[in-house]
Amino acid sequence: MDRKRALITGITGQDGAYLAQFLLSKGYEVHGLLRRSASADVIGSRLRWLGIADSVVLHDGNLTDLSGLLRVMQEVKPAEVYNLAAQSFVKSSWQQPLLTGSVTGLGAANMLEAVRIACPDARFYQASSSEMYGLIQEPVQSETTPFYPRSPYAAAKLYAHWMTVNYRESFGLHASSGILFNHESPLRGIEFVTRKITDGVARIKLGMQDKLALGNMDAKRDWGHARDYVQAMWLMLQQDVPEDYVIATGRTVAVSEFCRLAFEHAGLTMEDHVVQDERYMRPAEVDVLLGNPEKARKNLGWAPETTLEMLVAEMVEADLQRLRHHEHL
Ligand code: NAP
Ligand code: G4F
Repeated sequence: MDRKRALITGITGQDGAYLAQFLLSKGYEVHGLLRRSASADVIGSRLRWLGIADSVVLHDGNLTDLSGLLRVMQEVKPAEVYNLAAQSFVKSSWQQPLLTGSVTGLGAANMLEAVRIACPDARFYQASSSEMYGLIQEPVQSETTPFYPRSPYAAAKLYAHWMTVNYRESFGLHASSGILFNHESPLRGIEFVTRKITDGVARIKLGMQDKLALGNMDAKRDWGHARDYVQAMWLMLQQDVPEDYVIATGRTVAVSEFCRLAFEHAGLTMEDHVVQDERYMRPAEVDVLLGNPEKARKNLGWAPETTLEMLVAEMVEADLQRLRHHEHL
């Protein structure tokens, strides 16, 4: 029997790599979109870290190029499409607002068009974000909470989110959005605060640096593990009826608390090493995010398996190991 085929955009990112690993374990033939880079050594480093680089099929393409997306869609003919590609770093979105709009916003519309034209029976997942809640309108955010985006990134994601709803309602696509709250892992990009902290802690522990400079330590996030969250993406596409789901842990902590846990895991004291640096502050902040994953629990049978303490420990240990072995990610 033919293996079920999935196409993942953003396969070289954190979630794409974990999702590819998960789908391979389910017996899927996994295809991914790869944007051309002159730095060949960084391409696929996460897929290599998970040991699956040779198990996936990569296709040259870019979210901003609809003609290329149509070609890939026609070649692969996927049963499931996961649109994870984006300019995903919120802070950069103020420096590159139009690029962020093109990739994170219009890029999703390009994907929806490619599916509608070339593969209308494929099931489609859009990577929506809790960042869309921004200046929160309810203390705990669910699928019915109004959005209030606070960054060019969030505004672009909101456009992509509503386009997904629109294509579902207008063209009958099996299109679902996962409104995912922050999720981290050893594969998290080094510029995001959790990985910056665990990498910093590991460097301090190994005597490679002494200080860690951070921005707003009072911001609170609902942090989960990417490995748990990609399973929710898949579950959404297994439902008869496409819908939107909040994926979160239901617990929120401040950046300072994440930091304290990471330093403590390494036997260090945060106050001895952390300094505040204005350069890491944002023009507008999302002060607190806290999700209610009840709908996902009820309809998908999904619940997070990794606690914050387990996540912090795994990330610090991975960074210690990488630095000891002179590996980079
Ligand atoms: P990530 O690690 O930053 O990965 C982003 C991926 O998008 C990379 O594979 C990147 O390729 C690719 N990409 C960027 N621009 C592209 C373009 N123009 N054409 C094709 N590919 C492009 O992000 P992530 O943490 O895995 O997140 C996955 C998705 O979920 C993103 O859409 C993100 O916005 C969203 N999201 C993430 C979180 C979270 O907490 N992680 C929460 C909610 C939503 P390169 O490797 O070449 O850079
Ligand atoms: O780790 P962050 O950069 O993640 P942020 O902005 O919450 O966005 C992430 O989660 C979103 C889901 O809600 C995704 F959609 C998005 O793609 C991305 O994955 O920052 C978290 C918090 C912020 O409040 C920031 O101001 O940490 C604060 N922070 C404090 N010091 C810092 C730093 N953030 C970074 N990146 N670097 C710092 O030094």
